[in-house]
Amino acid sequence: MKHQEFEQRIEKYLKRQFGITITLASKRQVYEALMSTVREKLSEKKFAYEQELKKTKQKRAYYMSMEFLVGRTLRNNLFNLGIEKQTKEYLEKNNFNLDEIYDIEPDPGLGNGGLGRLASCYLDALTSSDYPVTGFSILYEYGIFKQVINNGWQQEFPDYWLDLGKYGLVYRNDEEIEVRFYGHVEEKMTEDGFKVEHKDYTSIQAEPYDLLISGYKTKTVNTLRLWEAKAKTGFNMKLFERGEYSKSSEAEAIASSISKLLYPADSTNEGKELRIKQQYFFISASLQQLVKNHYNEFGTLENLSDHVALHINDTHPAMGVPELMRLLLDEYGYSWDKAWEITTKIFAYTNHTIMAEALEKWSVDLFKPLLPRIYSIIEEINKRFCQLVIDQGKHYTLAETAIIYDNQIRMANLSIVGSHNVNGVSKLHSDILVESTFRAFNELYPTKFGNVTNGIAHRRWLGQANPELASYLKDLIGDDFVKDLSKISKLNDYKNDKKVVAKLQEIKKVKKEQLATYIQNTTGITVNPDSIFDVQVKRLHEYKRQLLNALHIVYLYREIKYNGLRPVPRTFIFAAKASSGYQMAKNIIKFIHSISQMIECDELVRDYIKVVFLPDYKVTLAEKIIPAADISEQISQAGKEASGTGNMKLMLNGALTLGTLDGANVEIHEAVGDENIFIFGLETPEVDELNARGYKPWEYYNNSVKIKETLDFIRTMTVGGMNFNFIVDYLLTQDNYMCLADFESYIAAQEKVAETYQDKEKWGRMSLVNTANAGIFSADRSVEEYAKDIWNIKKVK
Ligand code: 26Q
Repeated sequence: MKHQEFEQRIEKYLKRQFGITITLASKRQVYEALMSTVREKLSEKKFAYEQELKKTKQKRAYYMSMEFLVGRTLRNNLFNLGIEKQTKEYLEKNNFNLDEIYDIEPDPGLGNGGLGRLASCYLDALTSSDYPVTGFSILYEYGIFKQVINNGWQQEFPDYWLDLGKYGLVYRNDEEIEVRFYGHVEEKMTEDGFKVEHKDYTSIQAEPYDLLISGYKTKTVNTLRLWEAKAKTGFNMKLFERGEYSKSSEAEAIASSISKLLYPADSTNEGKELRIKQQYFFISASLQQLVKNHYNEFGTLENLSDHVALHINDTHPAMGVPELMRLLLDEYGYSWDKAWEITTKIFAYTNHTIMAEALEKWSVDLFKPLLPRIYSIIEEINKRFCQLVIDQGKHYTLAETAIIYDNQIRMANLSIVGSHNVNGVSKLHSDILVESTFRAFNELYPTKFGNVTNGIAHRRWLGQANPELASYLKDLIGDDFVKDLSKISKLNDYKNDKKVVAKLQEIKKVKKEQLATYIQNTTGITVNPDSIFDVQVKRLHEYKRQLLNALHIVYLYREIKYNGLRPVPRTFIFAAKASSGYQMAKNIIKFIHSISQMIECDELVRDYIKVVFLPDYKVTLAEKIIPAADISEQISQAGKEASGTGNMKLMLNGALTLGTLDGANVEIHEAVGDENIFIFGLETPEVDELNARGYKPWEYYNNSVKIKETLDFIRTMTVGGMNFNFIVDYLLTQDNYMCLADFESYIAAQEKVAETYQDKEKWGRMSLVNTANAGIFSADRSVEEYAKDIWNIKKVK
């Protein structure tokens, strides 16, 4: 589309919708016109792409995920359509600032953290690489809560995003679907054989809203389909007349709750009934629609696996396995064996967590009444699977591998049995899966397990979040890294070029100044852009060890105040949401704020260190913080962080990793070499050994002066009338992630960071090497592996 035509469409929209010209329009009206015009443009492109797909009849992948953290869409779409620059100029001519228009768009919080953002990075990358893929999820009315900090404590507020967010969505009322809950199952022999009937069920209507996903400079447009739950028949008049008042509005009550909100937890197996409903709701709607479309096109489901690959993003969509079985068995009359063959060829499963306590389990008592037919299918899958284990002479593995055990349904086991491929998200994580978490399954199915190391949408995380750096790199090494990030390695040729290193540092400074302004405006804290920006941004979790970071800050405070230390100035930047019911996580947020306050009150210390906690971490905030970081804190206990993806975004933007050998840090270490990263702490086997021996935090306390002095000092702290004995008690009695075991080694690594920073040129070179070697962490590389090795899909241009 010529840009002139785009401008005409915007003006036409303003005229039609508001009877106004662009010179008189408000920012809000211009926002709506831009969003709607882009959506219209993408719809047209999608139509053309669909035509092409119909012709070629090629296999497509469907990415099922309870979460997609899409981030703002407008800038992404203008960037991908290649019209950002012209749009900016056009708006400027009319006295609008495009950045201010971008700021109107809500950042849809349809996810918790890494897993949700990964899903969106993959949709973006797949689309830019011309793979035909659809995402399926839920249209949560309220995304993850808005975090407000009040006196250091986290408070949660509802995040209603649709008001301004709806302009990006296309409502497809032609593709509504019914989903059934409760009731009972009747089995009978008929002339046509064995039949199963689901009776007295409650119907919920699934209404589809599509978010169109643009690719970078390509004709491909894919879809993220978000289902909204509505009562099918509304109020049931018959039941009402019979006096069954509460039952009469049951469907309405269920429906309105299902797509109401995202569970604000990022690792829990708490078996809440509403969550099962959400899972089944979106899975059933998605699969019914997909199977129906396939049948309409081909008149059979025999060849379903030649045309469809279904991906389950963690176990949350695992009910897809029994649901597809149900459709094949009950609705289309396939035999069990045939249906099972089709199903297991279609599904693949990615695991995102190693911690046993985080694996999803559902109580049979909760599950069975809600989804009676799905339950009976899971029972049959389990029966046949257990038989297979016994036939292989491996009775001993049953307790580990059975799908139903101890009156619980184990969704990871169901996912593994029902999929032809299972993968972890980094080399280390995938190794741990086959060596420990799923060891027994790996013995049963040695060819099922693999690895795909995570990746990030570099066009968003470099191209859009850091246009200053992207534009300089284009001038220096050419622009082919935008399409193919491996080309960024050309930057390595300049690592000894002082001018280039200095220029990169200038850009870093610009990003730090921008962030400093934001920090000033949101927290009132003045920070020094020449200080080290030391960043830890991610969900708040004990295993991620924000507390270890905080301990180091307290250690520095003491050293400055009482031991004459005059360190290189540092700004410690945190951002993190805690799950609403996770008290320890909330306590850590309070502790960080209290340290910040204590420092701000100290005339001496505050000249050297500052602590900033930026509230309401989300994609949009990440885009501001990450380009400004000098240090990327990736300090989880080894063996606990499946991969991490923030680590990749920070590396790409030239931050140096300070981390344990955990998740993808291991691969970052490989990529940059020992001399361009700060590694510390126990490694996974050492953590395992220590656990086996028994971790005794008191021993660390008694044997280390630094630990002792730091913890004793925390006992003396009072900030705003509060004391922090509970932090010390926690570290000495409850800390499963062994902060004290890594404390000394962390402090030493931090000292090395400070020392290195003083050699500006060396630091600059290290930073350059990090950016230059981030190519393998592009999501383009990851999705290529999924497409080729797991889904077997081809590009359609
Ligand atoms: C489960 C049951 C009930 C309620 C919530 C949940 C739930 C929700 C979200 C459990 C887990 C999650 C999210 C997990 C997650 O984000 N994992 C991260 O995935 C990233 C992408 O692979 C990795 O990089 C991170 O290491 C991993 O922690």
